[in-house]
Amino acid sequence: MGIDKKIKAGDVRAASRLIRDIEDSIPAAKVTIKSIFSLTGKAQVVGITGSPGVGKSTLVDGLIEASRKKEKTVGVLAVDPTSPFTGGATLGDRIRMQRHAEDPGVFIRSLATRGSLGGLSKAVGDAIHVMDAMGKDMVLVETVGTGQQEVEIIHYAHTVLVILVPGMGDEIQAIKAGIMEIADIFVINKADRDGASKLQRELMAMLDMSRIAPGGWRPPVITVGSSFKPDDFEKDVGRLSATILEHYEYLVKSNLIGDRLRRKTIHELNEALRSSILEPVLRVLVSTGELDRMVERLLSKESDPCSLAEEVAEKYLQGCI
Ligand SMILES: Nc1nc2c(ncn2[C@@H]2O[C@H](COP(=O)(O)OP(=O)(O)OP(=O)(O)O)[C@@H](O)[C@H]2O)c(=O)[nH]1
Ligand SMILES: [Mg+2]
Repeated sequence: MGIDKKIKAGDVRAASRLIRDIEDSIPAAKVTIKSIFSLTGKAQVVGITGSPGVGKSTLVDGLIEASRKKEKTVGVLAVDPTSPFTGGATLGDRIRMQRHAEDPGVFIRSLATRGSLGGLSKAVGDAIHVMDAMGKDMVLVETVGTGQQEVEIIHYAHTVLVILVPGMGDEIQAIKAGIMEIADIFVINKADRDGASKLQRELMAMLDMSRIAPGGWRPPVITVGSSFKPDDFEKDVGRLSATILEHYEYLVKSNLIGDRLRRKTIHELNEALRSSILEPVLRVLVSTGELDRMVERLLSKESDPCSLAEEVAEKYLQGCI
């Protein structure tokens, strides 16, 4: 059986291997990725983002449970934006959903970047495609909200959850710095802590100020109590799970799902163009030392970035400019 057929049949070993090859930028993975593209587009993709330690994995674990109760199959991608300088620590010890590892309806993988030129973004998109092609009803993507990464998730997810906890102080700052725009649902986690209602009030005030088109989606604020009180936690996560579904239904009913799909498709095409056109050129520039020479020319003000880019385009992309 070809690997694409295996993926379609939900073969865990084939899918795991493919995701590892995607992570390592193995050229053969590209062939499989191409062949499974037509199988994608069915899963609901949910991004879960927030600062380190806010309880994302614990929530994902709860959401898996809620989905399995509804007989839905789930893929989970935990994205670890490991800096190439710290050397790719594994997420294993931080993944809190291993109790689902034996369930054939659940497929959990982590994805780390090793600083490849292709970047994490394309790998995330491809790994989501793998889980989608496997036939998972829902794909949950956990990303740590540090800098660029959480904004990236919006390109891939139908629904983005931004997780906040009371008492971090910097949360509202983070919201102001751009997270606000990407959230479809806010979650105040560990809501039994001091400051939860203050955080909720601040969030609500901010939502009141933001422009929401008539009939548009106002991001709900869901509070989730401590995971150490399992009964309450389960009930809260059940509410969250229902809200995620509601958001998807809203996207379908309002036809916004088409806009999201278009945005995602454009982003994917951009990433593919980058990897097929820019990267090969960059590789040559690096290996021939041309890039270094260009940097020197810029430092000595002998040239400027625009002119150098035009020189490169003329040399390597003949006929295009
Ligand atoms: N007090 C309290 N602790 C919690 C709760 N939920 C999670 N934790 C703890 O917070 C820590 C981090 O939880 P995770 O779910 O791993 O958080 P995360 O956001 O996935 O963390 P990273 O992936 O490292 O960014 C763990 O020690 C959890 O046991 C909660 O509701 N209350
Ligand atoms: Mg985690």
